[in-house]
Amino acid sequence: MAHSIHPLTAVVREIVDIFTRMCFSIADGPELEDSWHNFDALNIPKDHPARDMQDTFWLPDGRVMRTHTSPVQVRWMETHQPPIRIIAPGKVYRNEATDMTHEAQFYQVEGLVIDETTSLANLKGTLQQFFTEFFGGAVEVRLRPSYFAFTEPSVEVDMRLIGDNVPKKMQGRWIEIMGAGMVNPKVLNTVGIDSRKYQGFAFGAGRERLA
Ligand code: 2NM
Repeated sequence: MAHSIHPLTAVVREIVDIFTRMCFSIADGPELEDSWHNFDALNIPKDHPARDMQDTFWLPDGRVMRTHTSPVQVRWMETHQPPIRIIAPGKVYRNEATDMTHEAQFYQVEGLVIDETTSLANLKGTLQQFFTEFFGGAVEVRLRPSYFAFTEPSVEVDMRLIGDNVPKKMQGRWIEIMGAGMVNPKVLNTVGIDSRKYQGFAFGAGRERLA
């Protein structure tokens, strides 16, 4: 029987290929995490609703099924000094009522870049380059203000296809595609990176949304 690759697996492989060409390394880490790497190091408060039993799968010993791949970035920052340029694709878990658009287990791709002069403009340019390769044509990117505990400022990233080859139903349409921001200096200091010398951007996207 012919061997075939699941479409969502193919999407992750393509994302990995594109970021590899853009000189990113691929990072991974445990799916079963301690709450320090999943929450505390990311400046997520002790009383934040994301920590609730309704949102997070807690083990009796206080560990968690990771709710995002950000703890992979935290572990990388703990063990590497800048320049840092990684993506972390992987499985994540949320204790949610499942329906047509919500699963208790899904995939994310997060990215992290840290250097001495890294800026929000670099975030926008990097994502524009990625979307252009991934969607196979010119794109426009816009950033809107948002909030995440681990980034300051935080943004929602919208994109739209531009040029002559855009399908009619996509023409002019902005798509909300991911969240991002400049890594909160508190997070850098917590993992042992000097926030007076280094800055970074990070982004996070859902695999199915990108597909
Ligand atoms: C997102 C949005 C914004 C993010 C931040 C980090 C870390 F570890 F560097 F602080 N990793 N990922 C991040 C930032 C993720 O997902 C929507």
